[in-house]
Amino acid sequence: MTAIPRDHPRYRSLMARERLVAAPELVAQQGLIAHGRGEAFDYLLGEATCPPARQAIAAAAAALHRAQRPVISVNGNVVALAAREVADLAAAVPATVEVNLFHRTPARVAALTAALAEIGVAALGAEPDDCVPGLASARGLCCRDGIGRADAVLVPLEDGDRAQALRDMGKTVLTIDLNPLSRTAHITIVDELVRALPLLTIAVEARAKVGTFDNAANRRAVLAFMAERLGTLSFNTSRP
Ligand code: PTJ
Repeated sequence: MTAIPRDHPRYRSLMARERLVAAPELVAQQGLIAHGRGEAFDYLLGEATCPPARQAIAAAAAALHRAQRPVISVNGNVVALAAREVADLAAAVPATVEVNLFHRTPARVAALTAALAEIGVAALGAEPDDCVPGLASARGLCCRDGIGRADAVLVPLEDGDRAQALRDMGKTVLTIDLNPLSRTAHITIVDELVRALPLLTIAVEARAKVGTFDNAANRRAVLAFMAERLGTLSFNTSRP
């Protein structure tokens, strides 16, 4: 890993890149591209959790709390960046963790379940015995005791097809995705994964009651937040 000086203004961002690049056994090469897309959106958000994301986090916590069989679905990026945060959330809910990959290989599934086992999480996913109807990709492979029977599934880094297929199965779908244009989930937390997961764990532990939540309105509020921020920046940027 490249040594990143702690006082570098972009230390956290650069360290996230280093963690992904340093774990090719966990992270698909395509995951690096997906991360770059996330970084671009995060830049527009000011790399901070915006107020609408906090509302979505509260609603997601309530949904996880209400669920009878909640599952956290993880992929390569999620484990490489936030295995510990996933473990904390899974313990707080409590929820089952399942490895579910788009670029699925037995070696990656084994490496991801081993990485989670090292921090005490017995993740499902290595021996799929069920499928998500209508999903042709490898993400359709799942475990009956995990995603198969789940009533609520948290899918960080949303894949629209999968979110829709899970909805079609009658499950409540929650996502954490920096792309505010993703719109398939019931609750979309538009925030960076490593920032959002601890806030979600705190909200789950607080067991706060939440009123009705309108996901479309929330995403509009995120877009308005970004637009206002860009407007302010364009006004403040000195012109030559
Ligand atoms: O590990 P695999 O094989 O399951 O593959 C994982 C990837 C990420 C390659 C796969 O799921 C994929 O192609 O994802 P997409 O469709 O590119 O979507 C990734 C989304 O996650 C994009 O909308 C990004 O903006 C968003 N994103 C990337 N990094 C983060 C993020 N959202 C929150 N936190 C991040 N750190």
